Amino acid sequence: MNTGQIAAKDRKVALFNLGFAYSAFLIGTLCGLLQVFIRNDALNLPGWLDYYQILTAHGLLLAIVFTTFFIFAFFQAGMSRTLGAFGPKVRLWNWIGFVVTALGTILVVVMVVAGQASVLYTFYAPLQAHGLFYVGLALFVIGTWIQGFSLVGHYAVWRRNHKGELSPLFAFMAIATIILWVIACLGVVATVLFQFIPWAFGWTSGINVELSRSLFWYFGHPLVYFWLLPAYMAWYVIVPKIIGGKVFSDSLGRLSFVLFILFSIPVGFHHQLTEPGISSFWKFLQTVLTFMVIIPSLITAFSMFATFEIRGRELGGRGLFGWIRKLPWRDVRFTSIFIAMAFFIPGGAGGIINASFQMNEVIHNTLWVVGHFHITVGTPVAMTFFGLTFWLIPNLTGRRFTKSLQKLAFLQIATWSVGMLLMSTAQHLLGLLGAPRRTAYTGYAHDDALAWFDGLLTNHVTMAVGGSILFLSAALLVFIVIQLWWLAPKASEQTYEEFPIAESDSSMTPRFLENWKIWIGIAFLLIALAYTIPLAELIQHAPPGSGRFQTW
Ligand code: HEM
Ligand SMILES: [Cu+2]
Repeated sequence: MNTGQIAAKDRKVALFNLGFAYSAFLIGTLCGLLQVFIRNDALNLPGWLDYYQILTAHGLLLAIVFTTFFIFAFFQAGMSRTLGAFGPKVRLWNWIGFVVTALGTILVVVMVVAGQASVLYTFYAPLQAHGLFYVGLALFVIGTWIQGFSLVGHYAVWRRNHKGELSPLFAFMAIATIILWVIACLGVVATVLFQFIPWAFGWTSGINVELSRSLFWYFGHPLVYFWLLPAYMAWYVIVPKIIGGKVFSDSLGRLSFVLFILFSIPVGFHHQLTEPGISSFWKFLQTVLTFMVIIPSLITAFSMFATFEIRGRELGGRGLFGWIRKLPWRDVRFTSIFIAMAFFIPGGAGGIINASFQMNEVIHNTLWVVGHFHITVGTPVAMTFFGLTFWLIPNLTGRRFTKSLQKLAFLQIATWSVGMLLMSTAQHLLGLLGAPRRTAYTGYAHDDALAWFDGLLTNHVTMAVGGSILFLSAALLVFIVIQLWWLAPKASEQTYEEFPIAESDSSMTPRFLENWKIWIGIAFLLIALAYTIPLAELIQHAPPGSGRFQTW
């Protein structure tokens, strides 16, 4: 039997999700390219197109659409691979969920393109988009819930048929991620349904701005873990197999995912540290909870390097670091993900700075933040997804990832790394000097501010060079995707690209780790602790609601 074969009907829904993800990726990165040139004053937009319209599209298409569609493709393929083919109901609901998510996305994009929704991907009140923009957002979330619940259904069937067994690690982690996503979305659903939609359609005259922002960030922070956990799944479950090793510790992997569910939700205020209306005690409490996330992050880093070292030594690596040379660097499926991990080291360190109550004052709303998320979601997550794409698409289409395509893949990850290093270093440094984010070209009347942009690295040109390399890299990736999808030679039985899943020994893993009732219960307790009183205060002491603002 071929271990990499997924039921043909299940492959299709995963492929459709991937197709959507990469279409969004191409358009989104094109927007990024335009942005760096506009900021550099090298490009003037025609009257019907606006910088903030492009920036809204960029944030939405890359951070929300590309990631979400990719993640569901990965989950659908991986759940079918590890738990067996979907039953007809599960398959049908996956399709329905995909269609609803896609319709929501299209509606949102149409509103942005029509110039009715230049509110950026955080859609902060009191900026107001057309009501249909929020309807699109709601459909998007509902669609992801349908896809998520149908995967939960598939998992429930498996557990019923395997009483007393722990589920395979991949399935466990996918379910943990879906649980996190569903709980996180409650905040965005609440603000969209009960605040934005009535306000945008004129049924209410004002909006409670601070409440809407708080509900947004209740969602916005765990959102980053919704991106990150699937990347971690690749690190825990896929990479060990690619390098010929095993999962270092099944229990540690499961424990870290459970901790992410607990500590990634009750922390949204760390994005609102400069905002009045929330007392510093609650900001402080949520800051402390934020730092708890360092524990599962370090568990993950430790597990990865343990896997690498054990495997490197098995292959004959000697001395303190000799094992590093033994790792399969010529395998782009591994190298891409290793580089992704390396980017996460400065990325994570920057995150600690952002979340620190006082240091946040220095970097808040500056280009530093933009530099930060391009070396967290923009590279560690995105490049892990690239690394998965190289084998996932051939696995789903039955084509071969040929030697020449592998070379192109190396060129792709190399250019992405160089482009990102240039662009994000410039952004980090400019941000430290004080340059704001979310601005089109600004003449900065004051000489002192103009001087920020004179450095070799602190320069709009460096950012533009980095951005151009990045866009070329993105186009190259889409070229590879098209090849792997339609044009590369068909694989034979022997050359079939497998779906790598590493062996994970769960014989010593405590059963309570898979008792979701406990973890969901504690998650809600923590959420209640961190949010009940401050949200009640925001509602009780609310100023009169704000009218609408449309600045474009
Ligand atoms: C060709 C590659 C890319 C380029 C050239 C690029 C460039 C930029 C620039 C210059 C900004 C800041 C604009 C401003 O604050 O005025 C920005 C913002 C942003 N980028 Fe990218 N980026 C790229 C890829 C990505 C990827 C892969 C992701 C995520 C997966 C991403 C996510 C974001 C987000 C979320 C924002 C913030 C939008 C906002 O402030 O509303 N970018 N990008
Ligand atoms: Cu956050």
